[in-house]
Amino acid sequence: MTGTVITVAPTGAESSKADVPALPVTLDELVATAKECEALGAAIIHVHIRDAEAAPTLDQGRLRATVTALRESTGLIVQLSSGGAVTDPESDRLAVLDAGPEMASCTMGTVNFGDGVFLNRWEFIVDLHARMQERGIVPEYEIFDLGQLASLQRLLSRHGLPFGGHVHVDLVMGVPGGMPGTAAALVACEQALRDLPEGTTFSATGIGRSTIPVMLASLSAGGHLRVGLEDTITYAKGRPVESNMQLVARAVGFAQLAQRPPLTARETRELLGIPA
Ligand code: KMH
Ligand code: ZN
Repeated sequence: MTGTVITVAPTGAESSKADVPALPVTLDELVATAKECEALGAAIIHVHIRDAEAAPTLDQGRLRATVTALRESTGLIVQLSSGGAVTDPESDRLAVLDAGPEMASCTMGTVNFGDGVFLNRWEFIVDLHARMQERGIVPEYEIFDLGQLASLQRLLSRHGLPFGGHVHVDLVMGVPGGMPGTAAALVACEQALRDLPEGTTFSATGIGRSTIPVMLASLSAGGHLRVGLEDTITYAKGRPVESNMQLVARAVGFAQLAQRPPLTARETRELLGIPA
Protein backbone atom coordinates (compact mmCIF):
# COMPACT_ATOMS: atom_id res chain seq x y z
CA MET A 1 0.00 0.00 0.00
CA THR A 2 1.18 3.50 -0.77
CA GLY A 3 2.12 6.20 1.69
CA THR A 4 -0.24 8.92 2.84
CA VAL A 5 -1.05 12.18 1.11
CA ILE A 6 -1.51 14.84 3.78
CA THR A 7 -3.52 17.90 2.81
CA VAL A 8 -3.59 20.92 5.06
CA ALA A 9 -6.67 23.16 4.99
CA PRO A 10 -5.36 26.00 7.14
CA THR A 11 -8.00 28.73 7.01
CA GLY A 12 -11.46 27.92 5.58
CA ALA A 13 -14.24 30.45 5.30
CA GLU A 14 -16.20 29.78 8.46
CA SER A 15 -14.14 30.70 11.53
CA SER A 16 -13.29 34.28 12.45
CA LYS A 17 -9.82 35.46 13.46
CA ALA A 18 -11.36 36.87 16.64
CA ASP A 19 -12.64 33.43 17.63
CA VAL A 20 -9.61 31.48 16.35
CA PRO A 21 -6.45 33.61 16.67
CA ALA A 22 -4.28 30.79 15.23
CA LEU A 23 -6.05 31.11 11.86
CA PRO A 24 -3.65 32.28 9.10
CA VAL A 25 -5.47 35.19 7.43
CA THR A 26 -2.72 37.33 5.87
CA LEU A 27 -0.55 36.24 2.97
CA ASP A 28 2.52 36.26 5.22
CA GLU A 29 0.76 34.08 7.80
CA LEU A 30 -0.42 31.70 5.09
CA VAL A 31 3.02 31.36 3.50
CA ALA A 32 4.71 30.80 6.87
CA THR A 33 2.10 28.14 7.71
CA ALA A 34 2.54 26.48 4.33
CA LYS A 35 6.32 26.26 4.72
CA GLU A 36 6.11 24.75 8.19
CA CYS A 37 3.39 22.27 7.21
CA GLU A 38 5.42 21.18 4.18
CA ALA A 39 8.47 20.61 6.39
CA LEU A 40 6.33 18.42 8.66
CA GLY A 41 4.95 16.28 5.80
CA ALA A 42 2.02 18.01 4.09
CA ALA A 43 1.91 17.72 0.28
CA ILE A 44 -1.22 19.71 -0.66
CA ILE A 45 -2.55 23.01 0.64
CA HIS A 46 -6.31 23.65 0.29
CA VAL A 47 -6.59 27.42 0.19
CA HIS A 48 -9.28 29.89 1.24
CA ILE A 49 -8.13 33.48 1.57
CA ARG A 50 -9.19 36.51 3.60
CA ASP A 51 -9.37 40.26 2.91
CA ALA A 52 -7.75 43.09 4.86
CA GLU A 53 -10.44 42.72 7.55
CA ALA A 54 -9.85 38.93 7.71
CA ALA A 55 -13.22 38.26 6.08
CA PRO A 56 -13.45 35.47 3.46
CA THR A 57 -12.93 36.74 -0.09
CA LEU A 58 -12.55 35.43 -3.64
CA ASP A 59 -10.80 38.61 -4.78
CA GLN A 60 -8.96 37.76 -8.00
CA GLY A 61 -5.86 39.87 -7.29
CA ARG A 62 -5.42 38.33 -3.85
CA LEU A 63 -5.96 34.82 -5.21
CA ARG A 64 -3.31 35.29 -7.90
CA ALA A 65 -0.84 36.76 -5.41
CA THR A 66 -1.50 33.82 -3.10
CA VAL A 67 -0.89 31.20 -5.80
CA THR A 68 2.33 32.96 -6.83
CA ALA A 69 3.64 33.33 -3.28
CA LEU A 70 2.89 29.71 -2.34
CA ARG A 71 4.58 28.46 -5.52
CA GLU A 72 7.66 30.61 -4.93
CA SER A 73 8.02 29.70 -1.27
CA THR A 74 7.02 26.02 -1.18
CA GLY A 75 6.82 22.88 -3.28
CA LEU A 76 3.28 22.22 -2.08
CA ILE A 77 0.50 21.47 -4.55
CA VAL A 78 -1.72 24.54 -4.43
CA GLN A 79 -5.39 23.68 -4.43
CA LEU A 80 -7.74 26.67 -4.46
CA SER A 81 -11.20 26.30 -2.99
CA SER A 82 -13.94 26.88 -5.55
CA GLY A 83 -16.41 26.41 -2.71
CA GLY A 84 -15.63 29.72 -1.05
CA ALA A 85 -18.18 30.71 1.58
CA VAL A 86 -21.86 29.73 1.38
CA THR A 87 -22.66 33.34 0.41
CA ASP A 88 -20.34 33.46 -2.62
CA PRO A 89 -22.02 33.69 -6.05
CA GLU A 90 -21.35 31.05 -8.70
CA SER A 91 -19.61 33.55 -11.01
CA ASP A 92 -16.97 34.36 -8.38
CA ARG A 93 -16.51 30.68 -7.61
CA LEU A 94 -15.90 29.89 -11.29
CA ALA A 95 -13.48 32.82 -11.57
CA VAL A 96 -11.25 31.20 -8.93
CA LEU A 97 -9.87 29.07 -11.79
CA ASP A 98 -8.52 32.25 -13.46
CA ALA A 99 -5.91 32.47 -10.69
CA GLY A 100 -4.19 29.44 -12.27
CA PRO A 101 -3.96 26.84 -9.49
CA GLU A 102 -2.72 23.30 -10.15
CA MET A 103 -5.75 21.92 -8.34
CA ALA A 104 -9.17 23.21 -7.31
CA SER A 105 -12.01 21.74 -5.30
CA CYS A 106 -15.27 20.75 -6.99
CA THR A 107 -18.15 19.89 -4.67
CA MET A 108 -20.49 17.23 -6.01
CA GLY A 109 -23.85 18.47 -4.73
CA THR A 110 -25.89 20.81 -2.59
CA VAL A 111 -25.79 20.21 1.15
CA ASN A 112 -27.20 21.88 4.24
CA PHE A 113 -24.21 23.48 5.94
CA GLY A 114 -24.95 24.32 9.56
CA ASP A 115 -27.60 27.02 9.38
CA GLY A 116 -26.74 27.77 5.74
CA VAL A 117 -26.98 25.96 2.40
CA PHE A 118 -23.89 25.13 0.35
CA LEU A 119 -25.43 25.35 -3.11
CA ASN A 120 -23.93 23.28 -5.93
CA ARG A 121 -26.38 22.98 -8.84
CA TRP A 122 -25.75 20.23 -11.39
CA GLU A 123 -25.18 22.74 -14.23
CA PHE A 124 -22.66 24.59 -12.07
CA ILE A 125 -20.78 21.37 -11.29
CA VAL A 126 -20.63 20.46 -14.99
CA ASP A 127 -19.37 23.95 -15.85
CA LEU A 128 -16.65 23.80 -13.18
CA HIS A 129 -15.58 20.29 -14.26
CA ALA A 130 -15.42 21.30 -17.95
CA ARG A 131 -13.46 24.49 -17.28
CA MET A 132 -10.92 22.54 -15.23
CA GLN A 133 -10.56 20.01 -18.07
CA GLU A 134 -9.93 22.85 -20.56
CA ARG A 135 -7.41 24.66 -18.37
CA GLY A 136 -5.40 21.69 -17.14
CA ILE A 137 -6.49 22.05 -13.50
CA VAL A 138 -6.83 18.82 -11.51
CA PRO A 139 -10.01 18.66 -9.44
CA GLU A 140 -10.44 17.32 -5.97
CA TYR A 141 -14.07 16.22 -5.84
CA GLU A 142 -15.48 17.18 -2.45
CA ILE A 143 -18.04 14.72 -1.11
CA PHE A 144 -20.30 15.78 1.75
CA ASP A 145 -22.81 12.94 1.45
CA LEU A 146 -22.92 9.40 0.04
CA GLY A 147 -25.21 10.25 -2.89
CA GLN A 148 -22.66 12.76 -4.14
CA LEU A 149 -20.45 9.83 -5.15
CA ALA A 150 -23.24 8.65 -7.46
CA SER A 151 -23.34 12.18 -8.87
CA LEU A 152 -19.60 11.97 -9.49
CA GLN A 153 -20.02 8.72 -11.37
CA ARG A 154 -22.74 10.38 -13.49
CA LEU A 155 -20.49 13.41 -14.12
CA LEU A 156 -17.54 11.31 -15.26
CA SER A 157 -19.62 9.03 -17.47
CA ARG A 158 -21.33 11.96 -19.21
CA HIS A 159 -18.54 14.53 -19.30
CA GLY A 160 -15.33 12.53 -19.21
CA LEU A 161 -12.38 12.11 -16.90
CA PRO A 162 -10.69 15.11 -15.29
CA PHE A 163 -7.46 16.60 -16.60
CA GLY A 164 -4.65 14.07 -16.05
CA GLY A 165 -7.07 11.13 -16.09
CA HIS A 166 -6.87 10.36 -12.36
CA VAL A 167 -9.87 10.73 -10.04
CA HIS A 168 -9.27 11.96 -6.49
CA VAL A 169 -12.03 12.66 -3.99
CA ASP A 170 -12.08 14.14 -0.51
CA LEU A 171 -14.72 12.94 1.95
CA VAL A 172 -15.77 15.90 4.10
CA MET A 173 -17.48 14.21 7.02
CA GLY A 174 -19.37 15.49 10.03
CA VAL A 175 -20.68 18.77 8.58
CA PRO A 176 -24.03 19.47 10.26
CA GLY A 177 -26.30 18.64 7.31
CA GLY A 178 -23.98 16.12 5.64
CA MET A 179 -22.91 12.54 6.33
CA PRO A 180 -21.68 11.74 9.84
CA GLY A 181 -17.98 11.50 10.63
CA THR A 182 -18.00 7.82 11.49
CA ALA A 183 -16.06 4.73 10.42
CA ALA A 184 -19.33 3.21 9.16
CA ALA A 185 -20.01 6.17 6.87
CA LEU A 186 -16.44 6.14 5.61
CA VAL A 187 -16.64 2.43 4.77
CA ALA A 188 -19.92 3.03 2.92
CA CYS A 189 -18.16 5.70 0.85
CA GLU A 190 -15.13 3.48 0.26
CA GLN A 191 -17.42 0.77 -1.10
CA ALA A 192 -19.23 3.25 -3.36
CA LEU A 193 -15.83 4.42 -4.65
CA ARG A 194 -15.45 1.00 -6.25
CA ASP A 195 -17.99 2.12 -8.90
CA LEU A 196 -15.62 4.94 -9.94
CA PRO A 197 -12.68 4.51 -12.35
CA GLU A 198 -10.03 2.04 -11.25
CA GLY A 199 -7.30 3.68 -9.21
CA THR A 200 -9.55 6.39 -7.77
CA THR A 201 -7.98 7.71 -4.57
CA PHE A 202 -9.61 9.39 -1.61
CA SER A 203 -8.73 11.47 1.39
CA ALA A 204 -11.02 12.19 4.31
CA THR A 205 -11.49 14.84 6.92
CA GLY A 206 -13.75 14.81 9.95
CA ILE A 207 -15.17 18.13 11.11
CA GLY A 208 -14.84 18.99 14.79
CA ARG A 209 -14.77 16.05 17.15
CA SER A 210 -14.97 13.53 14.31
CA THR A 211 -11.44 14.41 13.19
CA ILE A 212 -9.69 11.53 14.99
CA PRO A 213 -12.18 8.73 14.19
CA VAL A 214 -12.18 9.79 10.53
CA MET A 215 -8.37 9.91 10.37
CA LEU A 216 -8.07 6.42 11.84
CA ALA A 217 -10.84 5.02 9.62
CA SER A 218 -9.33 6.58 6.49
CA LEU A 219 -5.87 5.18 7.17
CA SER A 220 -7.38 1.75 7.83
CA ALA A 221 -9.39 1.84 4.61
CA GLY A 222 -6.43 2.89 2.43
CA GLY A 223 -7.38 6.58 2.30
CA HIS A 224 -5.39 9.76 2.70
CA LEU A 225 -5.78 12.59 5.22
CA ARG A 226 -6.88 16.21 5.28
CA VAL A 227 -6.43 18.24 8.45
CA GLY A 228 -6.38 21.91 9.40
CA LEU A 229 -8.14 24.74 11.17
CA GLU A 230 -10.72 24.88 8.36
CA ASP A 231 -12.10 21.64 9.77
CA THR A 232 -10.98 21.40 13.40
CA ILE A 233 -10.49 24.14 15.99
CA THR A 234 -10.36 21.94 19.12
CA TYR A 235 -7.35 19.65 19.58
CA ALA A 236 -8.76 17.74 22.52
CA LYS A 237 -11.55 18.37 25.00
CA GLY A 238 -11.05 21.88 26.42
CA ARG A 239 -7.88 22.48 24.33
CA PRO A 240 -8.09 24.82 21.33
CA VAL A 241 -5.83 23.96 18.39
CA GLU A 242 -2.61 25.98 18.75
CA SER A 243 -1.66 25.93 15.07
CA ASN A 244 -2.16 24.10 11.80
CA MET A 245 1.26 22.58 12.36
CA GLN A 246 -0.02 20.85 15.50
CA LEU A 247 -2.74 19.14 13.41
CA VAL A 248 -0.34 18.20 10.59
CA ALA A 249 2.14 16.77 13.11
CA ARG A 250 -0.61 14.61 14.63
CA ALA A 251 -1.68 13.38 11.19
CA VAL A 252 1.94 12.55 10.30
CA GLY A 253 2.25 10.57 13.55
CA PHE A 254 -0.91 8.59 12.79
CA ALA A 255 0.25 7.92 9.23
CA GLN A 256 3.61 6.67 10.47
CA LEU A 257 1.93 4.41 13.04
CA ALA A 258 -0.14 2.98 10.19
CA GLN A 259 3.14 2.32 8.33
CA ARG A 260 1.98 4.64 5.56
CA PRO A 261 4.39 7.58 5.95
CA PRO A 262 3.63 10.95 4.33
CA LEU A 263 4.18 11.25 0.59
CA THR A 264 6.15 14.25 -0.62
CA ALA A 265 4.54 16.77 -2.95
CA ARG A 266 6.52 15.24 -5.81
CA GLU A 267 5.26 11.72 -5.01
CA THR A 268 1.73 13.11 -4.63
CA ARG A 269 1.91 14.78 -8.06
CA GLU A 270 2.82 11.42 -9.52
CA LEU A 271 -0.03 9.64 -7.71
CA LEU A 272 -2.67 12.20 -8.68
CA GLY A 273 -1.51 12.78 -12.26
CA ILE A 274 -0.50 16.40 -11.69
CA PRO A 275 2.26 17.62 -14.01
CA ALA A 276 5.52 18.43 -12.19
N1 KMH B 1 -16.68 26.76 2.92
C1 KMH B 1 -17.63 25.78 2.48
C2 KMH B 1 -18.95 26.42 2.24
C3 KMH B 1 -14.48 23.84 -0.67
O1 KMH B 1 -13.55 24.48 -0.18
O2 KMH B 1 -14.52 23.52 -1.82
C4 KMH B 1 -17.18 25.11 1.25
C5 KMH B 1 -15.88 24.45 1.29
C6 KMH B 1 -15.64 23.47 0.23
O3 KMH B 1 -15.01 24.73 2.10
ZN1 ZN C 1 -12.62 24.47 1.77
